[in-house]
Amino acid sequence: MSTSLEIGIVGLPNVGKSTLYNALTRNNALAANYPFATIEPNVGVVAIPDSRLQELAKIYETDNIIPATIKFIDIAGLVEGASRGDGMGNKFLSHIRECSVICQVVRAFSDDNVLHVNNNSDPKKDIDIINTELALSDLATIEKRILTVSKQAKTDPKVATILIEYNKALKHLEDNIPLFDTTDIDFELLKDLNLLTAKKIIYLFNVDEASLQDQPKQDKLKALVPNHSAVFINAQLEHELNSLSEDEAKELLASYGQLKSGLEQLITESYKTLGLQSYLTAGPKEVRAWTIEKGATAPQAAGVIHTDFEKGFIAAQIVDFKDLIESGSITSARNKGLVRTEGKTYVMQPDDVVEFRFNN
Ligand SMILES: Nc1nc2c(ncn2[C@@H]2O[C@H](COP(=O)(O)OP(=O)(O)OP(=O)(O)O)[C@@H](O)[C@H]2O)c(=O)[nH]1
Ligand SMILES: [Mg+2]
Repeated sequence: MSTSLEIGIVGLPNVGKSTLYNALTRNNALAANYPFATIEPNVGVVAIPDSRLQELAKIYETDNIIPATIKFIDIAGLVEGASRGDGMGNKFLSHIRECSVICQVVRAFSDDNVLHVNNNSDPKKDIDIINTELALSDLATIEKRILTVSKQAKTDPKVATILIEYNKALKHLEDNIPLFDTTDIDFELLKDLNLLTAKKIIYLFNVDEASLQDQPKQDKLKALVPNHSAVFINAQLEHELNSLSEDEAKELLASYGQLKSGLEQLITESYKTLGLQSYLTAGPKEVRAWTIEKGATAPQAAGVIHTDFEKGFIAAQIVDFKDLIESGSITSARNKGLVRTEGKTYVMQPDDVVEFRFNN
């Protein structure tokens, strides 16, 4: 079960994608006030903030904290007609085909000094342009595939079933409808095509600092993308946080009514949309967070560490994170009867601290 979390950042040119990328990854990629500042993709891996790890590290007296990670890929801006080669074209979209989530950055800040490629900022129109380009890119992929399998579908009923699904998707894409806005597609059958609009989408509205607390404005923007996740972030402010200490950053965010940083909000939304959760392992050598799918069983969770752990799974020793911290040590938690032994069918819970027993 693959659970690596990769997020591809898309949007019009000059909307703040690289500013956001730099803020999230604490990198220094070129972010500049002209369209197509980004040509080559920027790729950065970020630790997922998880304060539980620090608490566990104290109990186990280790400095070795290994958080779960998330990868961000920042690519060139898309313009209307990119599929026909306008702007930078759309070939760079191949860099985000493997991503699990697409984060579409939408300009919702006003700043006369920052040029908008279509002269005036119109979030609804901007979203439509990007979604159309994503759909056109998928259309080209699926047309190619239909050509290759059509003949085979005549003799192979399995392929024929898949072809029906392809044609359904084709129809939507021809109508300019991204697949994430449709409800009748069996995405499992399209999986190997890595279609961009078959992925989960999160809309990230890059709003003014003042709009971070403007609920009516946010409600209006959210209404543009019903049924999808939306986050409201000020990319420039997020970027400024990087030069501050943790406490100062918290204070600055709080002054704008924000309890969580943009990174934390984006991670929370990604976990939610993808149906992910994490679990923890802890010992004197290291404390570590692992990402799994919600509903994963104990052997499946073990498989994320190593496939042999899944195959040879015997049992899992599990203690709830809060119980462990309150007990002060695993020995004390065990003495209180708070450490359970769970078997193959156990469904992992969000705060599980686990030790697996397995045959090798
Ligand atoms: N006022 C304001 N300006 C911003 C904000 N985010 C980004 N900008 C400015 O917008 C300009 C473009 O930012 P980039 O991050 O390079 O935009 P991009 O989307 O990566 O652009 P391309 O790589 O050209 O597609 C820069 O001058 C940024 O400083 C914001 O939240 N508010
Ligand atoms: Mg850029």
